[in-house]
Parts: sequence; C-alpha cells; structure tokens
Amino acid sequence: MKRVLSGIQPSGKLTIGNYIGALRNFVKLQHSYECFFMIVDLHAITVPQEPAALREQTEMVSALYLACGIDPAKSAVFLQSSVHAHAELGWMLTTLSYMGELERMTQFKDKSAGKESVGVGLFTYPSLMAADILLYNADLVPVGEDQKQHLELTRDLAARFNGRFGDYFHVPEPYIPEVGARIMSLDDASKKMSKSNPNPGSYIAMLDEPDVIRKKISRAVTDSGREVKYDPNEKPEVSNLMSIYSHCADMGIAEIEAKYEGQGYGAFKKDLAEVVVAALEPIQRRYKDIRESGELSRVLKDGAERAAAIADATVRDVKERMGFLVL
Ligand code: ATP
Ligand code: LTN
Repeated sequence: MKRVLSGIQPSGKLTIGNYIGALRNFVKLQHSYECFFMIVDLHAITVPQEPAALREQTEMVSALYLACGIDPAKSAVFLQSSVHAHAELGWMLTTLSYMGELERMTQFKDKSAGKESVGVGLFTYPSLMAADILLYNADLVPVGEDQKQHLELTRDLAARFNGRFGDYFHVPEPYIPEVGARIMSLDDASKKMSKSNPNPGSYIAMLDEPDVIRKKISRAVTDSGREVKYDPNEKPEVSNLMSIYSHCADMGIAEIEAKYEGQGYGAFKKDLAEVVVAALEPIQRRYKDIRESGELSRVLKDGAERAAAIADATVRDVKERMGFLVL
C-alpha cells in the first residue's frame, strides 16, 4: 500500500484554509493509502510559543483531526515531538541543505520580513519537514499551495542523499487540490489566510461560534461592485469568498454565479455565513465529544508507537549509509 504523510502546526487555531487546503484531503486519502498524520509541534516552535498555549493548541489540532474524520484505526495520528527520529534525521538533512536554497524559501522570507531577530529554526524549518516525509518514504504529501516549494526541496534532498550515499529515499509527490489550495485572508485578499495572523478577523477558525462566523463574513472586505462573479484577478475578494462557498456547500462556481445573479454581495454573504456554519457544525459537535472523552492521549501514544517503528528503522539505515558507527 502506498504511503501518505502530512502535518499541521499547532501554532494557533485551525482555519477553514487549513481545512479546505489540507485536512479535508487527509480524510479522503486515508481510504486508499497507509497514512501518517502529524501535529508538527517541533515546527511550531520556530516562532515563539507560550508553553500553555502550545499545549492547548496541540490538543486542539489533534482533536480536530479526529473530529474531521481521521480514523485512528486506519491512520497513525501522532505528535512530531514524540518520535525522536524526526529531530535526528532533521539534523542530518540540515547538513545536506545549502544556505542558498533555504534563503530562497518564500515562507522563510515572509515570516522573517521586518523582524529584528529571526530564529535559526525558522531558516532550517524545511530540512526538518523533509525529514518528516522521508522518514516514512511517503509517496504522496497532501498540502496547500504554499508548501509546494518545501516539497520541491524535499525532493532535491532525497535525490542528493541518494546521489551521495546510494539509492535509498523514495522521491515524494505533492498532492495539492486544484481549487481551494490557497484560501485568502478575509481582510486582505493578497495574503493567504493564516492561523497565526494577529487579526482574528482575517480568518475563520474551525471552532468559531456561529455568530462569530457571521460577523467575520459580513465584515470581510469586498470591492465596490455588486456582481457575484468569479474573477481572481479583477475581483480577488469575492472570488475567495466564492471558493469558500463552493467547498462548504459542495456547489460549482458557475452554479453559485447563477444563483446570485443580480442579487448583490449582501445576500451572497448572508448565505455564505450559513453555509460555513452548517459545514462546521458537525465537526464542532464531534470535537467537543472527543475533548470530553479523554481518548486523545491513547490515540497519540498508539500513533507514535506505530510511526516510531518505521522512523527508527529509517534512521538506522541512514546512519549506516552516512558512515556512523551503529552499535
Ligand atoms: P501559520 O500561520 O502558523 O504559518 P498556517 O495557517 O499557514 O499556519 P500550517 O500549519 O502552516 O498553517 O499549514 C497546514 C496545512 O494547511 C498546510 O498543508 C498548508 O499548505 C495548508 N494551508 C494553510 N493555510 C492555507 C490556506 N490559506 N489555504 C489553503 N491551504 C492552507
Ligand atoms: N511545513 C508545513 C507543515 C509540515 C508538513 C510536514 C506538511 C511540517 N512537516 C510534512 C507536510 C509534510 C506547513 O507549514 N504547513
């Protein structure tokens, strides 16, 4: 069975961008692949995190994985920090990475822009991500559009290792949805919706209360026109809202255009809010049950054990190939 691996950072509250761009595909793929889904806490600390907040966010992301339909009987769900091999192979791949290629990463450029001091971890972040993927020799990696460049680096590192130490790593493929791979901010359609944006009005969190969702959507920036028409170049704000609608209601863009012809943005936004509330309601309900059930720690421990069995064997092989004495 082919393998799928992906991860989400517990760096804030998951947004519908995370859901549409990544999490929904995790759920879909688990029926046809052997899946590994991580909560990438080691990546989250590449920007400062309050310990109490990190703990809460980690539980929140884990519970949301399950609430969205990831079945721990099928997929290994685990914390990156629970499987030591990630940090270990991460370091080895850091030594194979070039400054120049890491400097070109747009996520690094965006996250370090304007900062007085930038943590080294933010810079070497993609080498750790490559380790996450290569440890399991994953075939497919479901991610949003913003991670495409990191996936390319992963492929380069796999090929570089194979070139120097003999064919070992499988070169993974990204799995990026055709639409919805890049949901934009509600306050600025030139920026990707992001859970660590300091303005909560810029995103819809998966756990936002219905009234909060209604308020955020009614305040979402639109142009001064009134035509509900999909045109990402000329009308990026409305087009973004239409993609969200399309995903949450499972309705095609042309159908949405036809439905709101001549109705203006007000009616469209009102319905969009209800469509989003309805899509999130069952997830929020299951989320509450999972948090109350106390089942998370068992799921995460079991997932980590299954993952470590594979990851530890990879590290052993890599060490041998690189010339470490394996005792
Ligand atoms: P942060 O703001 O902390 O960087 P983030 O919201 O960008 O976080 P990540 O944890 O970096 O989220 O990403 C998790 C997954 O969600 C990745 O596969 C990423 O590509 C996807 N993703 C994140 N934001 C979006 C978005 N706006 N649209 C589509 N996919 C997204
Ligand atoms: N870099 C990703 C999160 C991430 C990831 C991974 C995704 C870390 N390790 C392995 C897929 C596979 C991000 O910022 N969204």
